[in-house]
Amino acid sequence: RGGETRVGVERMFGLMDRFLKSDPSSLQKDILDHVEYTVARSRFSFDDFEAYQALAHSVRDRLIERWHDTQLHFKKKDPKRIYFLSMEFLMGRSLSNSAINLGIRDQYADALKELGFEFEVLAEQEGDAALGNGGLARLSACQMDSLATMDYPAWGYGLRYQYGLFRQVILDGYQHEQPDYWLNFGNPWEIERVHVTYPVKFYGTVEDENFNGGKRKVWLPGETVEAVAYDNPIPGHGTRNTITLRLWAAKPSDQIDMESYNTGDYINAVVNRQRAETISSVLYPDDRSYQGKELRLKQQYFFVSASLQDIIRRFKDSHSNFDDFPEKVALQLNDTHPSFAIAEVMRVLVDEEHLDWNRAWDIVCKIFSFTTHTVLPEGLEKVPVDLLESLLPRHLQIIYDINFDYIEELKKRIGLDYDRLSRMSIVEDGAIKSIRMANLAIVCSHTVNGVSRVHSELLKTRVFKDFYELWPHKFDYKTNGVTQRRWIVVSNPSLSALISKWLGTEAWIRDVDLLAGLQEQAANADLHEEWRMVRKVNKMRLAEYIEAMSGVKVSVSAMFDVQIKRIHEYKRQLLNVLGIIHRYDCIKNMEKSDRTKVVPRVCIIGGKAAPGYEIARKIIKLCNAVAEKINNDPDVGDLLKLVFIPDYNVSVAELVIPGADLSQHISTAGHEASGTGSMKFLMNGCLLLATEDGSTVEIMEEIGKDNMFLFGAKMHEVPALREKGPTLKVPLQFARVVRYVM
Ligand code: GPQ
Repeated sequence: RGGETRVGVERMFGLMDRFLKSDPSSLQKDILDHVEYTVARSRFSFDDFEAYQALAHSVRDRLIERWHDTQLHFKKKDPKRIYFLSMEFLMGRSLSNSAINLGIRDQYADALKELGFEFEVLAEQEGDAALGNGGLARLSACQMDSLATMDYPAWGYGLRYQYGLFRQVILDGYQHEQPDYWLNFGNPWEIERVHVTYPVKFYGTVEDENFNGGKRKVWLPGETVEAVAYDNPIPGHGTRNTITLRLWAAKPSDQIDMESYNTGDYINAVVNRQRAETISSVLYPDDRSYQGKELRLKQQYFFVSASLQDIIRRFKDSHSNFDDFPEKVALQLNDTHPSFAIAEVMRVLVDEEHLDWNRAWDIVCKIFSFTTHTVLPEGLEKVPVDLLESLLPRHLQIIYDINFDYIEELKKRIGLDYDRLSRMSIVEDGAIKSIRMANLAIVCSHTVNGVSRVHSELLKTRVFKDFYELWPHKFDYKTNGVTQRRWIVVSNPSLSALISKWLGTEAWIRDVDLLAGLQEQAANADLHEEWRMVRKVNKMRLAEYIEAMSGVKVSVSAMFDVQIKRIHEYKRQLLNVLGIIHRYDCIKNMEKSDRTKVVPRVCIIGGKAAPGYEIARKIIKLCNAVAEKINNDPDVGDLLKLVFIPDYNVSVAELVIPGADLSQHISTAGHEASGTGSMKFLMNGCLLLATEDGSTVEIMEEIGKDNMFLFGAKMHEVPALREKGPTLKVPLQFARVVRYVM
């Protein structure tokens, strides 16, 4: 470097206070500066939302400091990096979580108080980032928090949808969907990286080209779309490690499509280019139903291609060839949604980096691992070959080539068992020829992860039996977890304080196993009393919310019985409602004197139905119809209430879970791959009513059968029951309602 530059650097360091300060008056100054210069409001006149924006920017500044240091640190160390590829992340709100993980939430609260604001009130101003559907997407968010906290050099990659999961509005008992344009008021938690962009290509043809005396394939794409990076810093707790969730947005490419310009229709050419943005515009609201839509495929390839260009660019920054690629790069596929990554890595290595096919294949087999989240074979993604051929012609060839080599190898291993060969093939022949994405992922991954022990057993014995017999070493599981930072510290601060007080340490916030230390105090009456008080206050908060949202007044001395999750037949919200009908019927038919023995109960149900899932929509209507009947019966009064909480999302969960006494996880055994809601309730001291399914089986072993309410058929009993058909009798007065709604 020349002398001039060095002087410049020294001058810069001289001007820079190494880190932003976090004493009350520095924080106050920061917030007010952001009110004036970022939000552009007078520091003497701003409302709660503007105060939230300024506060968020002040926290963001501190995040950015750590984030820069983290990137620098890992760039220097060049460790093996974990790349977590997921179509969905359900992050919810960021303010409290970030301030807590940075360790400065209380300082902010004090600083704000003097300015006349309350931290919690401002936190309520933030909307949810709902870039996902349900459990799978929230798991991704919890994982990012844990990776950051545990000091991993990890990156999350996904899509920056302009419209997140729809907002649910209930009108006349029916679900209506409203678009969630969550970026309307800006998003302080992301950093737009206008210089981190990559071209992503679609369509076109594949031609043969002469190369080194032989032939090679060249893809001549027909459309180019630009991917722009938006970085979301994810801070760990009790560490400076702050990792990146990089989400891609689609923008029209600068590369001019000469054809459209030649037509002379300038306006149309510009309008057509603008269409590129639709790729990242909206999240598909279906939880596990695959419709073979072109836009969905475009989304999948778009985020995979941009992410891989980014990952390979980072690798090449410090490596001159691909020898060390498997030692430096681990790619985790979150379900099959990102599995085009496999064909894309092959394409880049062979077509662009000119590695020979076998060497590229060897690398691919070492870098991918695959997590599957489903139990049902019909839930597995299939991509119609016709669609793929037009959208990604070169990738289709590569998948065919992978399949050819693999089937040849397979024949050597298992012989000419054509049934089995056709079941195991990546390509499915039939009326609609298609690519089985799960088979592609299994063949090319070194590890196939289940999400609970039972799930893993089902994968080995049913869903992927053929593959397990061939490659038993590939099959593994990691039972899902949830982060206690979000689900206790952020959502239940009073319980968090109580736990720290009784454990005499806050170390459990980083190491959840330490919660077991509370067992020593299990019989302590003072602890019980304090815990009850915490629950009571949380129930009061929830009761206020229920009244505001549904107009129903509920008694906080009643038992709050909660089932919140996506609406699915297998999750059996219908069974819950039928149970409530039965309870109502029993109360009505009881002698008045016996009613004193009934434990008053508020049943709370919440969740969204995929817009095209008719039965799920009707379950919502049924729930509201039954609620209408019960809640307006003065004869039953506080003995029984039913509330459907609209627009269930991460923030609603944070409010409901700490106030629940009993929670329901009653999927038909053998259907819930894991389930994570139960863990959130459990860590808040809520009782579980559950079937032996997914992770419940392990929870049962951990806490003991006596500490939960288990019921229902076991997995092995389900097939016979199905055979027998329904035996349930619905009370007459409700039979009409059920029939009418369903
Ligand atoms: N899960 Cl296949 C989803 O939320 N969406 C999906 O499309 C699929 C699975 C859930 C699954 O139902 C739960 O049992 C798991 O706990 C969760 O993924 C995370 O693994």
